[in-house]
Amino acid sequence: MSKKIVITSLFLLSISYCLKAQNDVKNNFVNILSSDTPADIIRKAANVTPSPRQLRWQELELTAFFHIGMNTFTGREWGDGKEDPKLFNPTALDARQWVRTVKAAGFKQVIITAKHHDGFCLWPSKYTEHSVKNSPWKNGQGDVVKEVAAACREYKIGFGIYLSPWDRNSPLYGTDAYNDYFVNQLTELLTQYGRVDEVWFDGANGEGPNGKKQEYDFDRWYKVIRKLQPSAVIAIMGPDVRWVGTETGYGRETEWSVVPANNLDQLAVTAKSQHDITFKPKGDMRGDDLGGRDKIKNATGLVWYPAEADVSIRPGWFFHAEENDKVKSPEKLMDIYYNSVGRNCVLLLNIPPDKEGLLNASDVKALQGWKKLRDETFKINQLKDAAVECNNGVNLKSILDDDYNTWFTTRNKDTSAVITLNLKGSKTFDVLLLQENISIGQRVEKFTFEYWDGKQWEKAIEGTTIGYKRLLRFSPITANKVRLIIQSSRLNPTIATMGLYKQS
Ligand code: FUL
Repeated sequence: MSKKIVITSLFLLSISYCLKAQNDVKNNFVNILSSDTPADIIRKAANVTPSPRQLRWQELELTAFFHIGMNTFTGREWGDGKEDPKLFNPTALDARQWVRTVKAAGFKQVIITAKHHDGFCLWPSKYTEHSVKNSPWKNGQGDVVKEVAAACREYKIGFGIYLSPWDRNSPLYGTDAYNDYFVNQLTELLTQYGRVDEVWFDGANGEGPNGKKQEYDFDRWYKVIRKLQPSAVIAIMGPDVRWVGTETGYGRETEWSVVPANNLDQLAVTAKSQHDITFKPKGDMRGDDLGGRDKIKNATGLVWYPAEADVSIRPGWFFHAEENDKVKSPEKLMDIYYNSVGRNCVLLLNIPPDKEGLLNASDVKALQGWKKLRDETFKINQLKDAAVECNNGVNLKSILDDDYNTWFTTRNKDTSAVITLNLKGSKTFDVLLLQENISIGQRVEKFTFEYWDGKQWEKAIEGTTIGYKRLLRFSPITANKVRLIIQSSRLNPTIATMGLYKQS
């Protein structure tokens, strides 16, 4: 064989290998071709998976927001940017107390409002005078962002920043120069405080001090974040995490993490993966179902874009003493938990520090009470040691091994299954927990959970999507045999975890 032929065949071999590898690659974005049949589209949707940063974020389940700033001292929710920096004086500020408290309550990451709409910076930015450096707090030597980042490192939890694009103080707002100003601030935040895990961009876009509105240069901002903090998710006005659509903390019954890319203003249609590309959301984020068969059938692309449910523990986002008796109760927080984390969302709960710079006793008490309720409810899985049966299933025991990374699935191409569990004696329960292994994709579309009443099977509850976590409550049931019927799934279903609990 001549040298030329050898080189050509090696070249062809490597091309076919690359093509195969590309087809097999798991992506958080897929194009839909005009030649794709409805069945092709469903199969493609079933194979879209989270990027590593999205998977890490989803597994957090609980993240905490800390809204503190000028509004804490003026009693407002939205400052107008004319506030005097001298008003900012949280004399006993202790970020370690904030982080310690939320960590004890089960939170895995926090987000600090580095700059809210009033433009006041909680760090001594060198690009504006409107910051902590001109406040009496620590004689202008303080840096709230630094203290929060250090506390997160000390207590080993994630750290994120909220940087409001809308700035009612900056004279540059409404001009091209504002995008440079914003990039400079972003760069300070992403280079001076160690690792950043989440960057949260609010959608609000009002007028600046000169009455002008700003064209935000999102694409440029995203590039800066990807370059400086590649493992950070960009949330809300960003490509990695979607706003659930309300500020109540209640997600939807049917929550698909894979949604049509048509709703996204992006350059991605030709890109293979969202790892390196970016887009900002547009269109409907509030419908009852954003990713069902009806929604994806005309999609031009599909993207992994999971939901975050944000809500404040108080009526307002900032601390107001007159709301101390309106802090959400442990029971209300529990209901929010079932309807956010239990509906395939990450919950972002805001606990605003008070004027002294501490989490207020009423909020701390509510968090502790809520944690106690969760601990008591989820202490004993009534399925423990149950015998698992399923005609067409593999890895049956992995649904009970407390390991998210092992999972049950079906043989062949079966998209339905009946998993029967014979319990260790008669048990009483009123909460069902299910988890799909989302690193394989989100697939289950319809399921029913039944119990044996001694004579026949009775329905306890039914549902549509599962996703990373699904929690469903029902009236207490006592039984020694139960079954999960997966009626419909986009491809072989995966069940990583199944649990039955009794609410305390
Ligand atoms: C909203 C803001 O306008 C609120 O003040 C708050 O920061 C919330 C989390 O997002 O859009």
